Amino acid sequence: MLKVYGFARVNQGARGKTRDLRVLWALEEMGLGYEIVGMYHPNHDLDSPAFRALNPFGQLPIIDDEGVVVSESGAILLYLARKTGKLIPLDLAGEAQVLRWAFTALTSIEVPVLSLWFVNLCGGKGTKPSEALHGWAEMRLKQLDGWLAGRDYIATEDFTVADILMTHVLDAGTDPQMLAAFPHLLGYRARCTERPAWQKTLAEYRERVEGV
Ligand SMILES: N[C@@H](CCC(=O)N[C@@H](CS)C(=O)NCC(=O)O)C(=O)O
Repeated sequence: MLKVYGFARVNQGARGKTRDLRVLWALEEMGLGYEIVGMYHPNHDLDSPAFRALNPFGQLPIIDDEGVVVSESGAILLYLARKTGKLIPLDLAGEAQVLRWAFTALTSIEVPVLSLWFVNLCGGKGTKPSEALHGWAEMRLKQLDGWLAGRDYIATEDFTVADILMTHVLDAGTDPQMLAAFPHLLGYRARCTERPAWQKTLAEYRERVEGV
């Protein structure tokens, strides 16, 4: 059976933000069975030689699908979409739109918002680098807001794995105060997070990881 390596416990501040949720959400949408291999970060489970042999970066999520080991949340979602034929169009042109917007979520959007979060976390708030990152992130969010005007989903007319990646980047990785200025982003995020598969995934995750 497909194994998903995910967090066994997550501290309060990070709950809902960990990237294993992207994989669990996709699996729920696809109706694919799996088992969770729970990893406990404080126990250094991610540092063990056995885990590092699967992912040299010692990070989650990864999957092991009967010996096919895939790390990187974006790569995992695209693999699962190709495997099931779900949450991705089957034609080349449609697939290209999903690839395009999956990469956009993980590069053009996640890089500036995550860098801003990290610099501020490290005490950089109010500094020039922080202000520059804020401007970069805000510019990308504004451009994305424009793209989403009149669209339900990011890549195609239907919900795809690119929406899971983009929604999680916006929902978990982006300063809520920055999002408040962008009505199309807020509507899009609400449309995606209201999906029953996400609600179920989040509820089950919370029940599992709230042990700290
Ligand atoms: N680019 C990777 C990032 C993975 C990542 O940052 N994972 C975090 C949890 S969300 C992690 O495992 N952190 C533990 C660590 O780095 O020690 C992906 O999208 O899968």
